[in-house]
Formats: sequence, C-alpha cells, structure tokens
Amino acid sequence: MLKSEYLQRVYTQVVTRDPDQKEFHQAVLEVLESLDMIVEQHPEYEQKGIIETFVEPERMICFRVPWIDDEGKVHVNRGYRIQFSSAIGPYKGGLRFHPTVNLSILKFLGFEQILKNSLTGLPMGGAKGGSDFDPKGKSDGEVMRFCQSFMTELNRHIGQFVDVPAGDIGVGAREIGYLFGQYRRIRGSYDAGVLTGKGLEFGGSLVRTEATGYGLCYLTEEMLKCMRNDSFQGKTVVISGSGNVAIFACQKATQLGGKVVAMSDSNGYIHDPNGIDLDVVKDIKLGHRGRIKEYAERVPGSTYTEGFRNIWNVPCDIALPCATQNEIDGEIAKIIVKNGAMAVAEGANMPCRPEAIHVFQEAGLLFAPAKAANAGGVATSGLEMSQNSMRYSWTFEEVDAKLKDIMVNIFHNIYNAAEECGHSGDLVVGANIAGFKKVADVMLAQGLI
Ligand code: NDP
Ligand code: 2IT
Repeated sequence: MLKSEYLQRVYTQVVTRDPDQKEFHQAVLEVLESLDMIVEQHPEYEQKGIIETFVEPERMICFRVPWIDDEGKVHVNRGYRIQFSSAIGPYKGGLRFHPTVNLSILKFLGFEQILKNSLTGLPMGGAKGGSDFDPKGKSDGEVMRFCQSFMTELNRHIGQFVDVPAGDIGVGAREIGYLFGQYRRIRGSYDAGVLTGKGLEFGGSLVRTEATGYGLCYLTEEMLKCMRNDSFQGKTVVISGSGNVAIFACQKATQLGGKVVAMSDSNGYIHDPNGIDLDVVKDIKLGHRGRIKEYAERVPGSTYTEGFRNIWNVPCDIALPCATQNEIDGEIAKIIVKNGAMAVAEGANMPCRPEAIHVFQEAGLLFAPAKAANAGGVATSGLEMSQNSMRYSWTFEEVDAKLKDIMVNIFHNIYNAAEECGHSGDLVVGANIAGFKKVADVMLAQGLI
C-alpha cells in the first residue's frame, strides 16, 4: 500500500486498466513508492494531474510485420513503438527483438526510459519499441528483410525531431544498419539523426558500442569511491549476459583493476577463476554469434554450467547483472549476500526484483539502479545526435570523457536527491525522485494538461 491516497488511486487505475501487464506494474510501483516520500510537499502534482498523466504513454503504436524466410515462407510478427513522453525532448529509446516482447515489457522499458533520459541531463524524451521476432538462428538475409518490413511501417512515426530509436536486446549494429538503409530509401532523405548506434561510416558515434558497459563501471567506480572509499581494484566481479552491455562492462571492469570470473547467456554460464579472456568471448559472441558454452571448450581451467540463473552461485565482490529483467529474485539475492558481495549495479533494465533490492539494501550492500547505472548507453546516443546535428565527429577520448562526466554527475545527483529527502544512501529513491522532478517541472511549465 502506498501512503498517499492520490498515488494509491493512480496505481490502482494502472493495474485495473491493464491487469496483465505485470512488468509495467512493477516498474510503476517502484517509482510511486519513491514519490510517496515527496508527494505531500508537492500538492501541485495532484492538482494538475501530473502523475496519472505521467504513467500513461502519449502514444502506443502496434503494427504487423510480414517477412519472407530463405525458403520463401511468409512469417508475420508484431511490431511496437511506445512513445511514452516527449516532455523534455524527442522520444528516445531502444528497440528490442526477442520472442518475449509484449506490451507490458515495452511499457515498463519506455516508462523507465523517461526517468533515465531525464537523469542524463540531455534533452531526450522516453520511448521503447521492438518486436516478438527472434533473430536467433536467422540468416543475415532474413534479418535484413525483417528489418526492412519493420521500418516500412515505423518510418512514418519517427524522425530526428520526433522519435529516435536505437538498439537493445537483439538489436545491434547490423540491425540498425538495415533499419537506417530502409528509412533512407523510403524517405529519400539522409536524416542521420533518426537512429543512433549507427555504423561509424554513416554517422555513428565513437564509444556508443562500449557506452552502456563503460558507463555502468564509471558509475559503480564513483559509488565505491564516495560511499566506501574503495574501487574496482582487486575485486572479483560476476557479470550476467554476454551481449553488448556485458562485454563492455567486462572490458572496463578489468581495465579498472577488477577480475571478472563469470559470464552467461540464456543457456548457462562460464566460470574462469583466472579471469575471463574477453577476446575469446568477443570472438564467440561478436565473431560468429555462438554460445557461451564454447568458451569452456577453448579456455583451459574454465567450466560451463547449464542454467543462466546459476551464475549467481559464483561468489563475487561486485555483481553486475547485464542480461534481462527479473533475473535476480529474493532467493538469489540472499545467495549473493551470503557469498560476501559489497555492491550490485544494474546494467540490464530492472534485472533485480523488488524483493532482491530489499535483500541487498537490508544487508547494507551498495545498490545502483538501472535507470542511473545503465544510462551511459542512451547518454552516448544523445551525444551521437549532437554530432549528427553538427555534422562533425568527436574523437574516442572526447566522447569517453563526456560519458564519464555524465555518469559521475548522475551518481552525485541521485546521491544528493536521496540525502535531501531523508533517505541517505538509497539510490533507488534518489534516481526516481531526481529523474521524476525534472520531468514533472517541465510538464507543469509546458501546461501539458
Ligand atoms: P544483447 O542482445 O546484446 O545481449 C543480451 C544478453 O542477455 C545475451 O547474453 C542474452 O543471451 C542474454 N539474455 C537476453 N534475454 C535473456 C533472457 N530472457 N534470459 C536469459 N538471458 C537473456 O543485449 P544488450 O546487451 O544490449 O542488453 C542487455 C540488457 O541491457 C537489457 O536489459 C537491455 O535492456 C539493457 N540495456 C541495453 C543498452 C544498450 O545500449 N544496448 C542500454 C541500457 C540498457 P542469449 O544470447 O542466449 O539470448
Ligand atoms: O535501455 C536503454 O537505455 C537502451 N537500450 C539504449 C537506448 C538508446 O536510445 O540509446
């Protein structure tokens, strides 16, 4: 139960309207629980209907995506774009291609994206989209035809000043390339800023590929420094996933002096007590889209275990969940605590269930929530948009320095917000309040309702 009668009413309406959207309810409830601490000081939120407006997407687009496989058979997937909020800038957020994609998942992701983008300090609204298409096992030609069909409908809803999609699970440089090609052909106009995560030869930004994983480690390093007078140096790290976020989190954690001993994919995990050899992981995952199991066949001294959740049995000082939502429940969290971890930072979106976060905070672990910790990806997308507008490219070092600055600022911003509302050290509350206040102020200033 929420303390505020107003927030409880809003939450009940969210649940009643869409009773099946469990992930969306979870994301909304976490934010409303934080707002419960400040809503009394802001009677204007209720007077102006800010929160009931905030939890309802501005627009939800749902469309058919027919495509033809290599055998000539027709398949029909469902495509979506949730344009959640354009209060502080054009809609901005990734596209996910995964068989589990549905409205609940995309609404939770779009909702979190509003607050995350607000925290970056850059002018970006919140959105998310994607499809229940499964890129696994598909040929390049099939993925290309799917992307072209997807963009044939999506193109009319996006634009550099309207909505700027990017990657997420199952959508990387290959898919963004095909999507951009189709957009350009249909529109007859080279609008580089319509998508981010593009190839470096056609308007992409240096560091965008690395940005989410690097940013996660920059924020974690700042959190360790300011809250524990500590660092990655000498720490054992476990990272779930072995995709874009996990790979570059592994690279940066290692550069900062940590030892990453385990990574996973949806089938299972590898444990390498000598420290993960990232070149091998990159060769498997980026080189030929293989399975993580192959690592144990190639690297002596490492082992492979089936079941991706079992990775959290491997003891670590720092846990970086970088695969998917709700991968850590209360029971797994207890194992992580029992094994002596000191910090958890979310690279994936909402990887920890509410019970898990509770276990970590009760046990006194440092906990960095996704909307702050993984904001480096979209922040660098924002920097890609800036470069596209300038028709100019910054060097790797320039973008990396800006990314680091943004992550350090986010940490201090959320730390201070938690302190100001009397919840010192609770970065979940800090991130929700700091992210929300800016959006709410803009909604009030623009008279959106
Ligand atoms: P990728 O597709 O590159 O990699 C995803 C990884 O997670 C793979 O190892 C995949 O295993 C695993 N995974 C995906 N779904 C599941 C599942 N249902 N169960 C178990 N394992 C799963 O995606 P990203 O690295 O880009 O994204 C990872 C997370 O980070 C997501 O939560 C995403 O929303 C978030 N994120 C991504 C950003 C970005 O810039 N890319 C920015 C901010 C957040 P397998 O290959 O076996 O499917
Ligand atoms: O969840 C996320 O922040 C992303 N997938 C990145 C979005 C983006 O627009 O770069």
